[in-house]
Amino acid sequence: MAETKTKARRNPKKPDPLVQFGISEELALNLMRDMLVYRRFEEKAEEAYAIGKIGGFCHLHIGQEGAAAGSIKPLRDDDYVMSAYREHTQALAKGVTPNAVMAELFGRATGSSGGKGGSMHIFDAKTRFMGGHGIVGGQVPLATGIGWKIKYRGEDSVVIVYMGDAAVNQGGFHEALNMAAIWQLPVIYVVENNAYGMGTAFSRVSTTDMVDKSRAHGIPGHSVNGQDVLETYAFFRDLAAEVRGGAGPQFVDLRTYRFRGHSMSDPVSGTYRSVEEVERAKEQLDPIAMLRDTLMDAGAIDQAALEEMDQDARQIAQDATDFADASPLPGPEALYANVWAEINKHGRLFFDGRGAEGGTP
Ligand SMILES: Cc1ncc(C[n+]2csc(CCOP(=O)(O)OP(=O)(O)O)c2C)c(N)n1
Ligand SMILES: [Mg+2]
Repeated sequence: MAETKTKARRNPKKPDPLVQFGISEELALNLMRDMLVYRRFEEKAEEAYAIGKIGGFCHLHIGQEGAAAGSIKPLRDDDYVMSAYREHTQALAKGVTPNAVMAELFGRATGSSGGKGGSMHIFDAKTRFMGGHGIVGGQVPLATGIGWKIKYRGEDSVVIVYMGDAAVNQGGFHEALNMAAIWQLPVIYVVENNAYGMGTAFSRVSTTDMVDKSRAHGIPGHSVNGQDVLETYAFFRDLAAEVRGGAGPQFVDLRTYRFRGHSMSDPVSGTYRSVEEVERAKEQLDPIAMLRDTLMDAGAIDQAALEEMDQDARQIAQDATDFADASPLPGPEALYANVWAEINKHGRLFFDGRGAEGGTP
């Protein structure tokens, strides 16, 4: 770090966000590297989807990378992350390898869910990335259960559960928050608030502000600019420490914006938002460009170093695609793997745990 002090700041009069948020240059450069990998990875997924290598649904996170990097990178390995279906980059941020995520998107046996989950169901118990959930809001009660387990066993991990803005009008969201509050569970409920649930603006489906949604349950609500990865990192670093120390559940309105359509099968802007709105966001709210400007202002990176970093990110995305493409599809036996069911003597599947001898033909 001594070396950085001798570098000239591009604009010495501007406040330095690295100082403001207590983030080292090295950490900020790592966040840049991470976000570039997420962006290039998703662009590769986009390409692969377009040529039919990826089937089913595919929801890209492009534009929202700051929210993932900033909130997950401060966590410990033994902390849990659970998410909805726009989760590829969150899985990468938690440590699932790009190869395993891409192979899952391709439906290959080497994927994080053995190729049976696909884009919406990335799962990796080793890194404590607990999915990948397609039912809007469905993950919120599940993550609350993990919070209960942590408390019951006297552990000191925390859980972050992400949801979209549409999830807060689901009944399960409120039931889960109520229980988390009663039991003071170590869960951070994070709304990745990109202002739209498919084609519906949040303002059309709520008369209260997002940040107030947890108030009735006595859970503190916070609002954070998810496009600013440094602000997000500093906020979650401090919040995770507080929750680990017993502060109880928290609710975060993590404001962000998606640069692509709802899913790969939807138009980028559609009829619910204008082309100008999307273009303005891409120009003014790109988390990667925002961090680039900060790093350049601080004299921490120059164009050549940035391009080299980007080249490395492109290579990681390309390698993941090549790996996925060369991987085998799951065999027919995979149909019976990881299924909680038994086949009885009549060859019928039973899901009630009665055992192979039980049941009727
Ligand atoms: C219970 C349920 N209802 C409806 C759907 C269909 N659906 C899929 S995504 C979506 C919108 C969700 O928007 P949001 O929560 O804001 O997340 P975002 O896509 O913006 O990340 C809906 C309604 C679903 N998957 N689950
Ligand atoms: Mg949304």
